[in-house]
Parts: sequence; C-alpha cells; structure tokens
Amino acid sequence: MMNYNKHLLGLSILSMCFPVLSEALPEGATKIPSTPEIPNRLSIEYFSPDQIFEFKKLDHYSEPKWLTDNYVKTGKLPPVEQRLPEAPMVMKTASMPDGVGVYGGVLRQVTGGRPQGWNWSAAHSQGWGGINYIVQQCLTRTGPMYQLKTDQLQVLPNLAQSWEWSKDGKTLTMHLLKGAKWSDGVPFTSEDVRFYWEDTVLEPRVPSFSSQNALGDGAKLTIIDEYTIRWSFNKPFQNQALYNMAFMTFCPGPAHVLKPLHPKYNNQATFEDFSNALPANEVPTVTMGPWVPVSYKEDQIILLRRNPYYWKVDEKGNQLPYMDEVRYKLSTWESRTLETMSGSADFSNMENPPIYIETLRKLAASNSPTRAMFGPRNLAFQIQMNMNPTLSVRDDREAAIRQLNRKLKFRKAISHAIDRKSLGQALVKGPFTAEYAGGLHPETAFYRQSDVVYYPYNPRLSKQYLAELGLVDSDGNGVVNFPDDINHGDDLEIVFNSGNGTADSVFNDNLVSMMADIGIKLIPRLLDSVQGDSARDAGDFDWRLNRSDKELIVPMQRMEWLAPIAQSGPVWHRGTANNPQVLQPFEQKMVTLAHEIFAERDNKKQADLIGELNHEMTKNVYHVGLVAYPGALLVNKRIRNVPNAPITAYQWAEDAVMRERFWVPKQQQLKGLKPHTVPEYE
Ligand code: BQZ
Repeated sequence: MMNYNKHLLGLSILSMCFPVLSEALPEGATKIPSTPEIPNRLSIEYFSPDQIFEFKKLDHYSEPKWLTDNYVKTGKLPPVEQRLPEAPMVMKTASMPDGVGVYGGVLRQVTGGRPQGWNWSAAHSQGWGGINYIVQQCLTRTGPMYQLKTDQLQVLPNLAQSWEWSKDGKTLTMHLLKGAKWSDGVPFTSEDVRFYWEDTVLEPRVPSFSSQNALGDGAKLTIIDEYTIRWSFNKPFQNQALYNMAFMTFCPGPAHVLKPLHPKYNNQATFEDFSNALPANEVPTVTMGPWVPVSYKEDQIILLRRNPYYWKVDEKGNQLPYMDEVRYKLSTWESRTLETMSGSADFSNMENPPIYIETLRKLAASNSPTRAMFGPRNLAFQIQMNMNPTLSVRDDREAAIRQLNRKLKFRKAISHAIDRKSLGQALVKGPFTAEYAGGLHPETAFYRQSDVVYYPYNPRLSKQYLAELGLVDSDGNGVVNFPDDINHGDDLEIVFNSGNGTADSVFNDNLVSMMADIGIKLIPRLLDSVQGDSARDAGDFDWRLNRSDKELIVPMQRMEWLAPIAQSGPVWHRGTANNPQVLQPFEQKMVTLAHEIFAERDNKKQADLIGELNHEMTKNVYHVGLVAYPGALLVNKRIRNVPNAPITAYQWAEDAVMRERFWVPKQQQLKGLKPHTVPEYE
C-alpha cells in the first residue's frame, strides 16, 4: 500500500504505476520537467491516533502553583478538576519528542498580518501567523495528521470527540466534548454549533469562512441534545465534511457572547454591527484555545496568557498548555524569519525565497540559536485571473479584461510568455525553485507528473495567440490594442495585485518585462496583507499574484480551489448573489469530478480521479502556475517538544506541531509581560 503521508511530504518516489493519459497533448504543450530532490530533507516520525491523544478521565489533575495560589485559593476560579471536561483530551507522552514538560515561559512569535477582530464567525482574521489557530478551535483537527501512519489516516477529533456515519452514508452523528468550557467558564455546547451554522454560515447577511455546500452536498444540521448533533447530506459519504469541520471552516464562536450582538436575538442590532462586533482592542476575548488574547496594541503586539479552562492535559494530569504566555509582535513576514534566525523570536515558517541564502548562512554558524527543518517543494506561486464577468467590475476596461481571462487561448498565451527558469533564479539562486504548471503542488501526495499539461516559455506562440484573439499593436506604441469595438480599442493594460514583500517585487519586476515582451502592459498594485486579502475576497482584481499552500496539497479540504463547487471559490472565480459565477463547460466538468472524488471510498480510485481533475486544471490553465519551492520550519532551540514538521501539509506548521505541548526548561524560560495572571472577565 502506498504510504499516503510519506507522499504527502514528498519523501519517497511513487512506486505504483499510474495509467498514462493517452490523449495527445494540446498544441505547444509539453510534459512538466522533473526536478532533483532537495538534499537533507526532514524525516517524520509516524504514530497511530491514540499515541497522539485520547479522551480520558484521570484520577488527579494539576496546574501551575501560582494559578492555585492566586486564583483558586482566593476564590476567583474553581479548582482545576471542575474547570476541565468530564474526560479531557489527554496528550500522550508516546508522541512527545521530549516528554512531559514543566510549566512557565514565553513563546515569542511574529506576524506580518494584522487582526481584523475576534469575530471569526463573521470572517474576521486574527492576524494569521498562528494566532487564528490559537483562538479558533474547531470540531475536528487536521494539522497533526501529517504524523499519522498511512493505514490509520483519519481526520482527528477536537471539540467533536467522536462521530459515526449511518449505514447509507447520508447522516453523520457527532458527539461533542462533554463539560468543556469557554475561557470565561461558560459551557461549550451544541448551541454554539447551532448558532455558528444557522446564524452565521447560512445567514447570507453575515460574511463567513464557510458555506453550506462546501461542507457537503446539501448539508443540514439537527441538534439532538446538548452534546449530540446530526448532519444529513443529499449524497452519501461526504468525506470532505470532516476535513471542513477543521480550521478554518468550522470553528464556532462563543454563542453566549455573540447572540446578544446578532439582529435575530437583539432587535437593536444590525447585521453590519454584528460583522464588526468584537474589534481587536476588545480584550480579553472568549475562546476555547490554549491561550487568550489579553492585550492588543496596534502595529505593536498581541499578548496572550494561558486559558485556565483549557480542556487538555498530559498523561500526568497537568493541565495544558505548559507555556504561560505567547507574544505576537506585529511586524512583517520577512522579519518573522530574520528575527527567528537571530534568536529574538522563536518560530517562523521560512517561506520567502529571497532571504533563503542569508538565512542558510546564519544557520550554518555553530552558535545559531535556531533549528531548521527543510521540507519538500510544497509551496507555489501563481497568477490568478479573475473570471467572474461582473463582480467588482467598475468600467469597460475591467469588463473587457474579465472576458479575456475567460478565454483559454488568452490564458495559454500568458503561460507561454513566462520564462519560469529565469523567474525561479531571480527569486533565489540555486536548486530551490522548480517550473510549475499550476494545479497541485509537486512533491505532494496526489501529484502525478503524468497528469500535468504544461504550456512552457514560447513567446512566439504567445504573440500568435494574442493576434488570433484580435489583440494587435494598432497604434505602434509597443502595447497591443483591444479590437476597435472593445474597450475603445485602447492599449491592453492589466492591473496586477500583489503583496509588498521582496518576493512580490521580484515577481513584479520580472512579470512586467515578460508581459512587455508580448505587448501587454502590466501595472503592479502593491497591497499590504489586510488590503490584499480584502481585495481578493471582494473579487476586486484583474489578476493577482498568489502564494498557495495547503489548499493545493490536500484537495479534500479546499476543493473550491480546484473546482467551483460553491459560490465561495475559487478565489479567481468567486460569485455572489448579485454577481454569480458563470461557469464554462470545463468548469462544469471539474465540478462533476469533484463530487465523484468526495463520494469515492476506494483510495486508489480516488487518487485517479484527483489526477484527472489536476489534468483538467492544468490543461485549461485554470490559473497560471509560476514556480514551486520548498519552505523550512525554524524554531528556537530552547523550545522542547517540537516534532519534525513541514511548514505546510494539512494545515500550517503552527497547527501541525501542537504548540500546547511546547515547553522550556526552567533555566531557559523568559519572563512574561504579565506574569502570574490569567484573563479576567468583568
Ligand atoms: C502561516 C499562516 C498561518 C492566508 C496566511 C497569510 C494570509 C492569507 C495565509 C504562513 C500566513 C503565513 O499565511 O504566511 O506562514 O503562518 O499565516 O495562518 O498569507 O494573508 O490570507 O491564506 O494562510
């Protein structure tokens, strides 16, 4: 049997023979070249799910001594055994790299994002970089799945501690963790789940990270009792449901806090008020996570302290987390890596190729404070060309661009205009980058070279295609013109949304000149992280530069990136009630394939269907692949219980490594900014 997870991490060469597609390649297309493996890649230790955690009542529980002294003895908090669920989640010693830990210390993190607020039920981000992963706890968990043995691969429980499918596969009954409490002591129950689903996901006036069909075809929820819920679907075995109940699509917010702010329960409130509720400066916020944001200073810091109601313990009964404080410096993504290299921060996904050489040099020093784990080429960049004919369209030019983006010949012309080898070397010299045709990332589980159709560098063919589309330089200024009856025959100018980091500027410089070579004027529009995300979510772009990660590694969990199964995606063909998606025949075909993939229970057949989907995606240049590249996880050597992990697989490393188990030996612990305190609510 193939080791699914090994392949996910790109650690071995596929030994099975897959059917080679017999269909002839389209004009100009080739097979994608293979690339040499990255040397010294990380090795992963594999476990069964019950070696990672189990739900179990223990005889005895404990907590940091200061917590008992300052809060329990003074009557501010009930004793620890009353704060924990009936049977808490027990994190097992077997899978801890350094075993049971000691309490105390500070984890110093950095993010390039900024918190929009704490109302994630209304699609607020808390600033990425792993803060979202702390405050949003979900029914299931996928991050640590990268460590599961192949034959025991399953979506992991979290706030839903177990579930079962009915015989006909059309209903899924889930049991919630009994007696778990929010950080303010209020019980977590099925009412939190119901409110999240009915009043935020299904409520069209509330923006949401999720949608009904993304969860499973025709998903409906019934509340059985306080701790039991039941899903029913139109189609059997909607396996993607369990993936989509993990981060970031099924993490209920606190109903007791949110209901009074929601118009259905409060006739003074509006939907706009609700969406803007819980701004970033309203702390402490209420969460099920291991740490709770207790202070926020704009563009400076988010400080988090341990949650005294957290529902996990180790095998000795010590309530988790071990570390008392987490600090998030609000800075840039690049400084996250540079600070972690120099030892002033503890954790970074190294993902910005232009700084790789410098960080490698620093890592080589014998006194480097940082441990680095190199992964496979599981990150990639692509150009997303907006295919919704009307969404956020303001003028004739934008409307004309959308029509062009919808033409396969145009997308092929763009793909043939890109010299990916030069682009890769401009990003970082050496063996890191690989030519990428779009679709699933190379060196990951479901990727098969034989599925991919590649339209490589061939500017002559690009120009021919543009001419065939009627795009010729009629005024002799070097830029092709629209035909006279479209957009006033103006020059073909395309606005290109990107971020403002160094990788973005490398892409901008190179793509501007590659497009100029075929007569297209590319105009970069530099946006910060928050602006970029909101332009993306509003469908407000001609083209945008995108850095993809987990969504193009494990298709089951973000199928809308591969096929438009719901209005919510893909990002480049999003639809709304007023500006719906207008699907083309190849997109319809991809939607059909996606539904076959969901329902297929045989692993091998499912892998073949995914291969077929990837074939359609690349053959139709659904997005324009640029380069694929590896990342590395950097962690300060002071931190214990850090397993080897790729920076992204099922989720980002921040979820995969289980920070609630991190600990630091006493003599190496840093002093907290708010020592010996837990969040206090009015
Ligand atoms: C990792 C991640 C954790 C989002 C974000 C950010 C947003 C996107 C994407 C990554 C950041 C880090 O990625 O780059 O290394 O820490 O946060 O959530 O790029 O702007 O919207 O999809 O995951």
